[in-house]
Amino acid sequence: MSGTQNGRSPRSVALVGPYSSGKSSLFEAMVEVAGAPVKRPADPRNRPMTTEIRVGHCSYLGDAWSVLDCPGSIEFAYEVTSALSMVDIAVVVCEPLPARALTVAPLLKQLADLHLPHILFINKIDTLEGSIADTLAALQSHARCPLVLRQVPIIDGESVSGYVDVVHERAYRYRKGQPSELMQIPSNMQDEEQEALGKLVETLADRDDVLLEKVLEDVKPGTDEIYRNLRKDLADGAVVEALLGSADNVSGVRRLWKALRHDAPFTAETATRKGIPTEGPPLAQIFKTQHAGHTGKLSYARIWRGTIKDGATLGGTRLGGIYQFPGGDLAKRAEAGEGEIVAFGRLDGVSTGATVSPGATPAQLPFPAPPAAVYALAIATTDHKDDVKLNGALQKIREEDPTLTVVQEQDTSETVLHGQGEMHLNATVERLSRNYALKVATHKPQVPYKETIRKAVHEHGRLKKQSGGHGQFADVKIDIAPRQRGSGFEFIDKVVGGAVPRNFIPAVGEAAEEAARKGPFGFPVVDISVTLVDGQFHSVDSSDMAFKTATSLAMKEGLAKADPVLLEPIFRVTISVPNDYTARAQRLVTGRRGQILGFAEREGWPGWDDVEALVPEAELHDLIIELRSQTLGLGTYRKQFDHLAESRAGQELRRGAA
Ligand SMILES: Nc1nc2c(ncn2[C@@H]2O[C@H](COP(=O)(O)OP(=O)(O)O)[C@@H](O)[C@H]2O)c(=O)[nH]1
Ligand SMILES: [Mg+2]
Repeated sequence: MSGTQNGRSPRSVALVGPYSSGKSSLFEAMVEVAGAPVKRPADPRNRPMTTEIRVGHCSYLGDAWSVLDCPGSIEFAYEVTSALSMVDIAVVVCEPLPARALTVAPLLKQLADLHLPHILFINKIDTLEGSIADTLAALQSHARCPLVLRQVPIIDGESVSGYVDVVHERAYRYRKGQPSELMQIPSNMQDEEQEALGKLVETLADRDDVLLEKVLEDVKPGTDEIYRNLRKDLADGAVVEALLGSADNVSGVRRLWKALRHDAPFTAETATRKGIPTEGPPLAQIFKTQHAGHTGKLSYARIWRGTIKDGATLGGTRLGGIYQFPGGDLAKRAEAGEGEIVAFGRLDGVSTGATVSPGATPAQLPFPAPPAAVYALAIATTDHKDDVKLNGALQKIREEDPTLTVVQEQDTSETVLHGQGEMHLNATVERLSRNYALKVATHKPQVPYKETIRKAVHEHGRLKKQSGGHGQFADVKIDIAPRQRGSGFEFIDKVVGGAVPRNFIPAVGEAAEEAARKGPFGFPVVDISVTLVDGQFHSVDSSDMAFKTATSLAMKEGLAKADPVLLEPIFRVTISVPNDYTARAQRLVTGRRGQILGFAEREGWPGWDDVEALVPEAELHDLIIELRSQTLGLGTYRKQFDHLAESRAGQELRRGAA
């Protein structure tokens, strides 16, 4: 399929919206209506969750399109953010349920912030109960600009049988899987249709004086005039049009295609919106990386300018294939032209977000940063022989998924995956098994507790062994004392008169520090000083080893007597929720030994609050899971290490150990 069949540059549309609103169903319906084959799930009523962008290519009425089906779950939201930074227009797929409108709010905000033109597709219209005006009003309360209804549903008894096109003032009857059929506007709908048209024109007149004059003089504007204004206002992000349909029944899909065809900006317009110069050498940007079996690494890219040929040098690497995905299958192309979305083959060394140009290193275009992690799981191979392989696999997965981070914890010797939630990390583990044949077990990561002491002690350590030839001898007297929180470990030498010879003193310091790595509770001891005050030696039997052993003995005894206490990491947490849920977020914090510091309006998010709190790390592990389950999946949080606090849990541990 060539990019341009009619001289117009190919465009791209991203299908976004809350989980299960019907994006994947709509993707399949759109691609199919555009006459291209499409892969459907084995059981369409039991669809697998979308976790990655799926790209489809098709052409509708002579215009070439890339359609991007995006995940709906918040845990895969970075895929959405990446897609939105590439496309000309977005379709927000939602359900005709006023109560669900809140779940669309973050997306509407994101689109408005990006100035990305978007259309609302109110899907599942076959399930409409009550009036569409209620859904629109609920959505409007979360939108920054006016939402205008382009279609009014025709309700026949219990079900929606068709729609009236508000601009054309024509009625259509839905026919399952086929184009809708023209019909008379039902007489009882004339008023509703006129009202919708009136609202649409008035909204557009707010930004157009000629139209405004007509409204004031009660002159009916022409269809072309309405369309022209609609396209302009949509492109300016001043209005959002709402269409209706049913992806499952393939109703309203052609109407959606026509709206996209008419209103979606072209590549040059999108480039201008994004501040990308339209003149210059060919330019493309990578927005997704995939390691696909036989093709190797694939780098999905949007071509912002010019034509890129296979074999070109991009990012210092020779391009090894240009692919598109007709019918979900990989098809090779000789070149890719302006506006297209393609996958580049084997661009090793080029990562997601990179801007590339043949034979050159262009200025890098901005690309969204991945969100911070909110959930962590420790993983371990079931067979330790796989450890090296695991590291390699994780490195590749990290390349595909910038929202995943892998940390090798020093204190606990755990490999910890940090990501966006339970589903995200489970999907990662599943990927390790499917793509790399790696079996790993997961567990809750250990909390990196620390310990310290509350009392200064003086301790004596002595090693004296006589075994055959020459023996071992060392004697140390140390003071162990608490230091200020955060000041770390300190070794001080106060030996006078050579009671311990100079050359053995470093060994004493090392052994003291070494012993502090594991205190009475089994965790690293922080914020103490160890002072060597006195000792004895033997001219033959003393050695570094002997002094280390004597010091270790003294440390072990001394720390246990120095009123040790467990230190628990405390994080400063900011929970963001729609303000209907503020009280719940606060209860969540207090139920987790948290201390609320206050709450305030979330900046730039009308109707949302930020709850600030101090929460022990031990309570953060599944916070995101409970937060989401209590807030329609909308709540998020960010965290930052704040301090180490003495923990009562330490007393319990101590009693248990005693
Ligand atoms: N009644 C009805 N169900 C639909 C419609 N479109 C999709 N669905 C169903 O909604 C569920 C979720 O669809 P899916 O396309 O996977 O949603 P996604 O999560 O947004 O991709 C599936 O069971 C679909 O069959 C529709 O127009 N009407
Ligand atoms: Mg989906």
